[in-house]
Amino acid sequence: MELELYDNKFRNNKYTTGPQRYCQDEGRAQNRRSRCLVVITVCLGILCLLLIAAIIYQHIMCTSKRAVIVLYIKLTAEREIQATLMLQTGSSNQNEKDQLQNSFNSLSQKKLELETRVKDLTAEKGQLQRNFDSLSQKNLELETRVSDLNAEKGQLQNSFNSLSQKNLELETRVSDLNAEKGQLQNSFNSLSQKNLELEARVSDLNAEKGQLQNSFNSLSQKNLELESRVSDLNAEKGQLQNSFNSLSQKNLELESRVSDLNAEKGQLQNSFNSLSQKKLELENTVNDLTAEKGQLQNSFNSLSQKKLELENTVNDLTAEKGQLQNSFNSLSQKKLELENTFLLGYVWGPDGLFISNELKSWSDSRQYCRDRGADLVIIDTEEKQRHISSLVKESVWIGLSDIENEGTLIWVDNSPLNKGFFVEGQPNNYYSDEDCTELNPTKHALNNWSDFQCSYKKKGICEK
Ligand SMILES: [Ca+2]
Ligand SMILES: [Ca+2]
Repeated sequence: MELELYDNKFRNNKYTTGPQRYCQDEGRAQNRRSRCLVVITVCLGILCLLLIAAIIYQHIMCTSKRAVIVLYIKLTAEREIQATLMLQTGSSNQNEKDQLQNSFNSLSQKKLELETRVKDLTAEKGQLQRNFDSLSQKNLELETRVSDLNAEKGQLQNSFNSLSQKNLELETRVSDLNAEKGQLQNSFNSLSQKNLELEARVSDLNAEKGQLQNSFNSLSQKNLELESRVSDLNAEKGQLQNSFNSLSQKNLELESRVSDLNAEKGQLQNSFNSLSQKKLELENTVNDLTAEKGQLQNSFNSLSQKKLELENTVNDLTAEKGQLQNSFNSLSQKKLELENTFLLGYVWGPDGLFISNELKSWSDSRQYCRDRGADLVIIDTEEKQRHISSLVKESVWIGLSDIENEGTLIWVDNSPLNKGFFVEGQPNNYYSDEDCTELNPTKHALNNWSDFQCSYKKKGICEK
């Protein structure tokens, strides 16, 4: 609340009283803050003193309780000692008993007093405890108050900072306004000077106005003269307007003619452009065709050259073919002659083999060979077996038999058989009289021998 009053006062007086007033208010605010700090310090000191007093009183109470308890224990011990002494001596008299009874009574009285005192002290302790609790409560309240005061202090500090900032801004604003005031004063002075100059200028213009009025009068006279001249010119203008209308009509006709001619010109221009475009396309086509013609001419020349080369090659090949054909013909002739010679017998082949030209038994066939300085063939290699199998077209005798010793095949030179080319299951000496060997070319070239009856008539392969 005080802060708001202070703020309002500041706002009401800040533009009227100036920086001195503001400094006085700031001093008052600092005094208030100092007083708040003193109050807080005093409260904290009182709180500390109360706490110390409570602690000291608590200590005194505890000490008193302990003293009472110790005294009670001592009295009880003395009473027990006295009772014990009485029991031990056994010779005490009635007086001593009475004295002891009195002492016991007085001690009991003291005990009751002490108990009463303990109760009173306990009550006082409760009262002190309640006082301590209330002081603790007040302490908490004071702490809360201190916290609130600290919060208010922070708010006051923030307000002070913002007011300081505003003060600086206002000072800057005052400086700016003073500068503007100086500029306005200068402007006012210069405007006053200009006002004087303008008044002198107005006087000059009034003089000029008189001169211009005279000139206006003379010009009005001239205007009347010019108006009569304008009337004359209007008459001439009417004549000229008629001429202009007729010329305009002709002009329109000419313009329509020009438009027609322009349209024709545009069409012709378009035709010319399309024709030019077609001409360019045709020129490009001609150039392309010329280039293709050159390429085709080159291809034609190279093909002609190749044709000549091929014709020469064909001629050479034809000549070679003729030579080869002649060679083939002569070789075919020789082959026929050799085949005929081989088939007919009598004439030795290049490999020393020939076939008999008559069907005879194995023995007669062998004799046929011997009559010609040869004998039936001995086949002792696979190559010779393949060669003979390819030459013959029918079953023939070869020079292998077991005529002399059944089961032991020997060649016509009496050499034993090392490797034969029999059909599977042969020789089997079928009917127990198969002793001579045939070669059947219709079977596999390496498995076409069989033992056969020697009386069968076959051609034989002779070898010299
Ligand atoms: Ca046999
Ligand atoms: Ca057989």
